[in-house]
Amino acid sequence: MLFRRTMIAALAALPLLAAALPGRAADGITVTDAWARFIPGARNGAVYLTIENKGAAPDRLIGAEVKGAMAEIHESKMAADGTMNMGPLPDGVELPPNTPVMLAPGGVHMMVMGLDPAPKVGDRLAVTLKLKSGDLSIEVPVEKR
Ligand SMILES: [Cu+2]
Repeated sequence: MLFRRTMIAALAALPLLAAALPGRAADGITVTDAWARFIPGARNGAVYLTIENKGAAPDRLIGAEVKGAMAEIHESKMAADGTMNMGPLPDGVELPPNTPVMLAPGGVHMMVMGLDPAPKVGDRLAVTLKLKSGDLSIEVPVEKR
């Protein structure tokens, strides 16, 4: 009986422990195929990646930090007149469990602004993804695609 009670107490304490670890995203958030595109000489570019929440609880990509630059989560949209517009997504991107979410050219992307000097193909950007559950740091190579 005592053992069982201890188990229940330990389980009840788990969410508190997770909440007490500051700054770290939930386990089960995976990032694949991360890359950045900058036109040669440009200080503004975009980061693309696929992010999947393999945990049980919904999460959210709220924003991002890029060392030496400003970063925002943006969405590109086709306007009625056929031109492409883009702007920030103030609420970020929902990450439902077990649903890969792609940041890809022509859609949602991470806008990176003001890198100095302009990055070159082969450089790696230090990116921190700001999630509702915490932070996730990744390295993103600048590629020519
Ligand atoms: Cu943008």
